Amino acid sequence: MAEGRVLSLQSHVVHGYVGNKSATFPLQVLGLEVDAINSVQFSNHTGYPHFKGQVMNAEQLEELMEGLHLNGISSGLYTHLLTGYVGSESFLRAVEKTVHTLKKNNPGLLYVCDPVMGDNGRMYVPAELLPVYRDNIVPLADIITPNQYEAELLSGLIIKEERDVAAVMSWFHNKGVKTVVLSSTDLGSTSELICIASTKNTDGSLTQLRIAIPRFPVNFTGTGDLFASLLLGWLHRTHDQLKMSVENTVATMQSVLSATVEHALASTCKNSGAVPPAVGTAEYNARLASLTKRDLELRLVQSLDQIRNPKPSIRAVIT
Ligand code: PLP
Ligand code: PXL
Repeated sequence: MAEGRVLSLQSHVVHGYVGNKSATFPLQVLGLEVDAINSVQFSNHTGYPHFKGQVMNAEQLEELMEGLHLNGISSGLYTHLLTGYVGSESFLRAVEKTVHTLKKNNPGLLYVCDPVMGDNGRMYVPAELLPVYRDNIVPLADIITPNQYEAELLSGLIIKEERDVAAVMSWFHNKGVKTVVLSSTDLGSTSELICIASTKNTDGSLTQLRIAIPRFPVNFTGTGDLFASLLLGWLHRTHDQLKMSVENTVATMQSVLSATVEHALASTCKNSGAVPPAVGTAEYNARLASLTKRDLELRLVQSLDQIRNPKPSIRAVIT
């Protein structure tokens, strides 16, 4: 396998796991080199009651890219560009320039775009980013990993039922995107999320697959960032085998999220001297409901074995 080297352009947080903090470790464990540029440097993710820090501007990104260029580092070295959370329109326009430069230097470079804009009907980046993603960034992406809300914002189409997905996939493919993975949709029962992927084959036909993922009764942050990095890592390692890559990605995600909930419950019980309650009891549900964003930081480092050797028990179905 040719060595993969990813330029990963995402957030840095001092404490916790979103953005580059969520993506770098899994990519490295899967054997890829990672060069990270931080789009912001915050104390913690923005879901906490407080956050402090700096937002990088377009000139600062261009300066870093120039430094790489002067040393010949951006010419053909990168096999992948991965982008995630971007906090300003000017920065996103500089990202667009970066994609053009990297693709010019290496026409084979794969651009994996996670168009991070929001979730559950709420945008958490400025609204001006949407038209830039839609009109300038999406057409440059080889692989895109929006959640349902982001796919709806970009395509202007609503996904109410599974048969609505084909039109959304076509919207992305018609913009030139080869592989579209809706990392999570609400199309399943209340206890599951449905991930749907579509890829354009060399003969122009489409392969679509679907995987039902057990939902956790809490909201995590950084899951989308982890998903995109694992998917990139596995697509590289399996030479683009989408089904196996999605299954391995979901298997690792389930392990990380289970470990996160287990650890959060165990530590709150330990702190209050309580015995951990049995799953499904009223006390268990009350404890879950009281967990904070801080309690729910991903147990990433502790999941090394499950990143390296996922054991998929849930299979994707070709539809
Ligand atoms: N939550 C769970 C349990 C998942 O398995 C996934 C993706 O597989 C996600 C969240 C990612 O969703 P989003 O992109 O909305 O963060
Ligand atoms: O996971 C998305 C994300 C990335 N970066 C920062 C965030 C969030 C979500 O809240 O706050 C800084």
